[in-house]
Amino acid sequence: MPDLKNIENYKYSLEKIFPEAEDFLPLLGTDYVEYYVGNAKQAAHFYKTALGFQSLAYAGLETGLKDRTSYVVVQDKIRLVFTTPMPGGESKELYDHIQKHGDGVKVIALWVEDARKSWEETTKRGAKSYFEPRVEKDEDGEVVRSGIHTYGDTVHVFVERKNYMGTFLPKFEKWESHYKPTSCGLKYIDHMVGNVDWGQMNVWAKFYNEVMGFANLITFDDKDISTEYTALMSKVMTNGNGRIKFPINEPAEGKKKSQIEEYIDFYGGAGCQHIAVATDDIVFTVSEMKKRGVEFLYVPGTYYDTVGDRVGEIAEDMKLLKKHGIMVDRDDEGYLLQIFTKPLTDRPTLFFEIIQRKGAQSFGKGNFKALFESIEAEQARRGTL
Ligand code: TYF
Ligand code: FE
Repeated sequence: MPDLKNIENYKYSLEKIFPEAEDFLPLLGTDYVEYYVGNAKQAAHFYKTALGFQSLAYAGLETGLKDRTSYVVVQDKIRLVFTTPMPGGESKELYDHIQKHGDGVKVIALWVEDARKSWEETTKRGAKSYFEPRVEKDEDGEVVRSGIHTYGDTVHVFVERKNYMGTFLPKFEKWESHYKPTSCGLKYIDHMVGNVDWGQMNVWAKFYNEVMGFANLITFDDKDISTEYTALMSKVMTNGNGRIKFPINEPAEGKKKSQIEEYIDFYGGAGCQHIAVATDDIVFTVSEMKKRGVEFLYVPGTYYDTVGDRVGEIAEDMKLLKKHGIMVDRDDEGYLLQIFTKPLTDRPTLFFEIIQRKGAQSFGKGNFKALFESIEAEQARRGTL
């Protein structure tokens, strides 16, 4: 597997890192992300109110589902499903998941042409099955889904919907709501990051390489990512067309407790740490989300004393970026703007990143120090540093 240590010296090119061989797992994009939560109705309402999502679909007692309730929200290409257990049926898995992890991401669903082949190719290469290919039908057509396990209790579900015209999935009805907050400009999922336990980063990088045919795009070692206190290592894994990017983080030994270790302690093991969503107007997105009550990490004003020297000319007004705490980084293909929310859950686990790419295909390495220092300031407030 190619290991590309220095993004600075590396021209981003998927052709360079992928062998000629046919992609055995072609992925069309992220289909949906499903959270298991303690209260799906309220979680969906929060994502509508605070992040600009719209009601899309619902499944529950009224649609014949006895043991769980799901609300689906949408913003441009992003679909989020919030699922909560109802007494009885097969809901024990959900109760156990929530007891162990709190609210968190259970399913990262991937949109595929062929869900049967996706399951066969990955299980043949060593993936543990979550469920075998199954056909789900209603009057709008049919969907084929299958699933495999990944890190922790997280799973990937392959979704084939070429013969489906319905709102979301069979057994879901359209969720009609008179409450329609305006969009915050969130467009699509840029990447989703997994935190894994000590010594496990290479195990999961190998899994994405061998089982799913991904390549290692960038590696950050503990020297790249080390402030005075915290430390971590990260490998960014990408699929053949670059639409799916999964960085995998592992804690590293530092002077104090790694933010990744804090996550693992509170989540009860490996899991999804952040969802990075793309916008094409980050100042608009962040000001809308702030108005609606979303809290972002604080970057010290001194960050902006030197950022200009580091990134050079940019189209945005630096004063506005400073006002909102939006960070900037440059690589040899362009630049990117990014900002991170505080955790969106009670436990210090899941957060969102808002990212606007202006050519750059990297991950903001130049911001790691400032970012990790502000994460450490939050850890210190929680007494977990
Ligand atoms: O996805 C990334 O690599 C960046 C940086 O705990 C990052 O968003 C890496 C680790 C982390 C938080 C952000
Ligand atoms: Fe990120």
